[in-house]
Amino acid sequence: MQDPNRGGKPSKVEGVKLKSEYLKLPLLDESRNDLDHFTEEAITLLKFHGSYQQDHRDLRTQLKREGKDKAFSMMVRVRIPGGKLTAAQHLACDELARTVGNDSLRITTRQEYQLHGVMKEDLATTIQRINATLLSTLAACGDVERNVLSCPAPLRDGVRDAMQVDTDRFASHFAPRSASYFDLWLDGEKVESSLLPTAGPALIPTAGDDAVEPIYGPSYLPRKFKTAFSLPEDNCTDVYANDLGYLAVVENGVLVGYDVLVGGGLGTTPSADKTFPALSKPLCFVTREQILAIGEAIIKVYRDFGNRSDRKRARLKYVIHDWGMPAFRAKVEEYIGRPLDDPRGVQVTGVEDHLGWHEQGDGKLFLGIPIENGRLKDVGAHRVLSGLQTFFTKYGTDARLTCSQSILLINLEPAWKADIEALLVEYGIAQVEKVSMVRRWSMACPALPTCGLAVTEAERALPTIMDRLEIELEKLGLTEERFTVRMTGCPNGCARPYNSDIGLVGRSAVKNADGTPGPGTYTIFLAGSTLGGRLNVEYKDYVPFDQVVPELVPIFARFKDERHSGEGFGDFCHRVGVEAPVETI
Ligand code: SRM
Ligand code: SF4
Repeated sequence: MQDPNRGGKPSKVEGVKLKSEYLKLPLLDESRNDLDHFTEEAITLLKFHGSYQQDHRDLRTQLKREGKDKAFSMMVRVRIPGGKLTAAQHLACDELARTVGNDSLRITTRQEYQLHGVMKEDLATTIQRINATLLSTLAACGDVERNVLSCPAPLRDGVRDAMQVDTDRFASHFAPRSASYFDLWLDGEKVESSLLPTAGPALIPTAGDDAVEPIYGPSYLPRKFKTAFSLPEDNCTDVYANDLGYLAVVENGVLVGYDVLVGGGLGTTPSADKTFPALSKPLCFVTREQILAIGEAIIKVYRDFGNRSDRKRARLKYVIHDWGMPAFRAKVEEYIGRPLDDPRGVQVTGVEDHLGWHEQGDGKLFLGIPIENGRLKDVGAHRVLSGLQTFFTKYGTDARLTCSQSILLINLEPAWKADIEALLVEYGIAQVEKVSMVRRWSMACPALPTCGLAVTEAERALPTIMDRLEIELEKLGLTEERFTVRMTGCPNGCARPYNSDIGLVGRSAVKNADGTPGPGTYTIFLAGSTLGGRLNVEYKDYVPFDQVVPELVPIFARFKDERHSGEGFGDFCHRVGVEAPVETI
C-alpha cells in the first residue's frame, strides 16, 4: 500500500509531545510559576488538559501601540460526554463563570461548556473545582479523542439511553491514561468519576502499543479525533462531520448495533488545495459489544499512519482520501484481526433540535431552550445565566447540552410547567415559540474577541444577520422554512458551516472608515443540507458583511418561485446549481 502520509520530518508539535513525558513537561513547572502566560511548548500541552491560552483580541492593537504585552487569559473547556450534566455541575460552572471567568458560559457545538477569560493564576483551582463536580477537562482539546457526542434528548425510547451508555463507555475507554493530568492539577488524586480513563491494556494489542498509553502511545495522535453517536431519524449530533461516527441500527425498537462511518472533518485552508472538508462514509457494521474494538482499530491505524509532518493534512480524512476506502478497510481488518461486516446501509432521514416542551415517556417532561450562539450570559433584561442559576438551584434536576449550542432541562414534573414558564419570562429567556425559524436553526462560533484564529466576527455578528434575514424572509413569506445558517470567523469550520444550507465563513478582516476593526468579509456557501449529509459549495467570496443578506435575497426569491413541493432551501440550491451567480443559474 502506498503511504503518502509517512516520511516527512515530524512537525515541531510531535517533538513537544514526545519530550513531554506524557503531557507533563514543561507544563508542570510553568503551571506553578508567577507569569501570566505559558510558553509555546506548554501551550501545546495545555490543550490536552482542556485549556487554550488566548488574548483579548479587541485590546491587541491598543496594547501594542502602548508597548504593552497582550491581555492573556485562558479558555477552559469542560468535557461532557453526550452533553449530560447535573444541576450541581451546571451551578459549579456558573459559579466559575462569575468568579474567575468573564461572566458567561458558552455551550459549544460539541455539547461542552467553555469558560473564557480565566487568568493563569486561577487555572489550577478552576480545573480542581470542575473535577470536584465529577466533570473533567482532560482531553477536551488536544491530539486525542475529543468529547464524544450523543443525542441529548432524554426520550425513554429504549434506544437513546442505550446509546448514551455506549457513549460513556467509549469516552472512558479512549481518555488518556497517563497520570499527568492528576499530578499537575489535582496533586496526584484521582477523583471517582465515570469520566476517568479505563485502566488496563488495550483490547486490540498492536506492535505500536505503549505501557503508559496503550492506545495513543507517547506521541498521542497525529491530530484531534472526533466521534459521534447518532440516529438515522435524528442526526442532531451531525455524525458526518466526525472522524468516526456510529449511526444506530435499530430492530424492533432495540439498538442492535451501528453502521460505522469514518473520515469526516471540516477544517480547511482556502489557500491550500491539499486541504478540504469531508463527510464521513460507511465502513462496516458492528454490534454494541464491538464498538470499543473497532474504535481502537481505527484509532490505531490513524495513530500509526496519520501524517505527523504536516498538521494541516493530519486528520483521518486525509489518510482515507489518499489510500481509498478499500485499502483503509483492509488495514483496519488487519489490526482488528478479522474481516469486517458490511454496513447495513442505514440512511439519515431527519434531524431534531429538541427545543420546546416534550414528554420523555416516563411521565416527566423536558424543555429545550434556544440559546443564541450558545452564550449563557446576562444582558439587560435577558438574564439567561441568572435565570438558569435560579432554575437549577430551585429544581435541582439534570440538563443536557445539544450540538446546536442549546440546553435541555430534563426530568421535569408536569406540575412544574407553569412555574418554569413564569421563571423564564421573569428572566427574559425566550422559549422556542418566540424565536424565528431562521434564528432557531442558526449558529456561530465564538470568533472575536477570544479566538486566536479568527479573522472576522461570527458570534457577535450573526444576530445582526438574523435581524436582517428575518425582515427579508417575512417579506417573501418564507418565515416557516427550516434551513440552517452557520457562521464562522475563519475557515476552520467550528460551527460546521460546510454542510449547512447556508455557510458564512470569515474570509478577511476589514477596517471601518474610522480605522476600528469591522466585521470583515465572508465566503457564502450554499446547497448543503439541513440533515448534514451534503457539503455545500462556494457561491461568492469576499462578500462584505453588509452585503451578505442582499446577496441571499434574490436566491430566496427564486426559491420561493421555483421550488418543488416540499423542497428545502439547500436541496433547491443543489438542484438548480449555485456555483455561478444567481442571475445565470
Ligand atoms: Fe473548533 C480550533 C472553538 C468545534 C474545527 N476551535 C478552535 C479553537 C480552539 C481556536 C484555536 O485553536 O486557537 C477555537 C476556540 C475559540 C474560542 O474562543 O472559544 C475553537 N470549536 C470551537 C467551538 C467552541 C465552536 C463553537 O461554536 O462551539 C467548538 C468546541 C467544540 C468542543 O466542545 O470540543 C468547536 N471545531 C469545532 C468543530 C465542529 C465539531 O467538532 O462538531 C470543528 C469542525 C469539525 C472538525 O474538527 O473538522 C472544528 N477548531 C476546528 C479547527 C480545524 C481543524 C482541522 O482539521 O483543520 C481548528 C484549528 C485547529 O485545530 O488547528 C479549531
Ligand atoms: Fe475560531 Fe475559526 Fe473556530 Fe471560529 S471557526 S472558533 S474563528 S478557529
